[in-house]
Amino acid sequence: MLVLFLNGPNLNLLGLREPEVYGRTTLADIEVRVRELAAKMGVEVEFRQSNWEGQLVDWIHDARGIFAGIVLNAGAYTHTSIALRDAIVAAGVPTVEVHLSNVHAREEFRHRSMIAPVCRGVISGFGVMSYLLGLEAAIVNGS
Ligand code: CA2
Repeated sequence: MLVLFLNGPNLNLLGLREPEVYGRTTLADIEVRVRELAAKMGVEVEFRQSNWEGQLVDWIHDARGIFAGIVLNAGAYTHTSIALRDAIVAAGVPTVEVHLSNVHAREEFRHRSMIAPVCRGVISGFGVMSYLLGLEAAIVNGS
């Protein structure tokens, strides 16, 4: 089983800028943790990041028929992107929305997600653990 992890804008700067807000863990550190868990679970993962909305849309489209699930941290596009929402619906690949921070404990504009209604579920606020829980959630069958 293959699970695709997609990371959106600015997440390439994790651990490198504003550590007081986002901590010192880098996206590469998160990938290591995800791969460790995936190996234990016997799941294969692909881990990608882009600052470009259209690139994320393309990757979601291309996941159809290849990946069993997507774990998506769309970053700020979460709150703005109808394109990502439409791509998730069009691809039909079960998608789990994840966030490092608890978006509901932050600014009002982060409380709304354009993609949550078309995702299987949302995991927010657990740091690296959000990604690990996301992996578990992505391979759960049924509703
Ligand atoms: O909590 C999350 O995972 C977010 O998706 C992170 C996004 C934010 O826009 C979402 O509302 C919640 C921001 C990622 C930005 O990461 C940075 C890392 C270092 C320095 C600046 C930004």
